[in-house]
Amino acid sequence: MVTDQKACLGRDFFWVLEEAIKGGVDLVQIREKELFERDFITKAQRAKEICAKYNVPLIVNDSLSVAKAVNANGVHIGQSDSSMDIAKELLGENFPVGLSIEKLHQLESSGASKAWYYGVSPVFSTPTKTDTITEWGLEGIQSIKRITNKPLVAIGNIKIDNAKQVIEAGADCLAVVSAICSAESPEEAAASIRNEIEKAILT
Ligand code: TZP
Ligand code: MG
Repeated sequence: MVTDQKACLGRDFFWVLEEAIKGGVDLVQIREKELFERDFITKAQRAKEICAKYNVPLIVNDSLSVAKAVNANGVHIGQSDSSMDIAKELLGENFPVGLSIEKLHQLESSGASKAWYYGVSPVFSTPTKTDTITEWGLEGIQSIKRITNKPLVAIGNIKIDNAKQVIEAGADCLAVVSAICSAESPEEAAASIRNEIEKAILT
């Protein structure tokens, strides 16, 4: 899952996070757009403690300094964030860095080959993030899959109804925001999505 404070609909952020993990979320990216660095670090530290309790890795979105401060398990960068080279310089050559791919040619950029995984962004357009370019669709996942062997993390309007199709199209991981964070029961929502993933893998 990818966190979003607003998508938690006024409920306690850490409650939503822990419920989601109890439901089966096995990788968390903390994404904060409105916090000062110091507050982001404090929040990420607590999120990391909750994740660690369940052996779930925590990836920090965008901020190399926050990723470093909390000794995160990875950092995720978008096309308009820091470059791969700066990330590697600050965090070390072996630090896991994920990269969002919004257009096919970005797979050929100098930093792309150093990414641990690619974020296919967005698979479907979404009200959660409106400044996006391509809507990859299921065909987009298939075309990226043909070009690279790196793990593909699909993001953008992924929910119970389409989770199975997205995995069948070639995604290795689903990054879900509102379908979990805004669900009445984040635990049940995560469990249902996980169930769809398992169905896709088994059939
Ligand atoms: N990057 C591409 S789409 C997106 C991000 C952060 C938001 C996805 O949110 P949701 O609610 O799962 O559609
Ligand atoms: Mg970004």
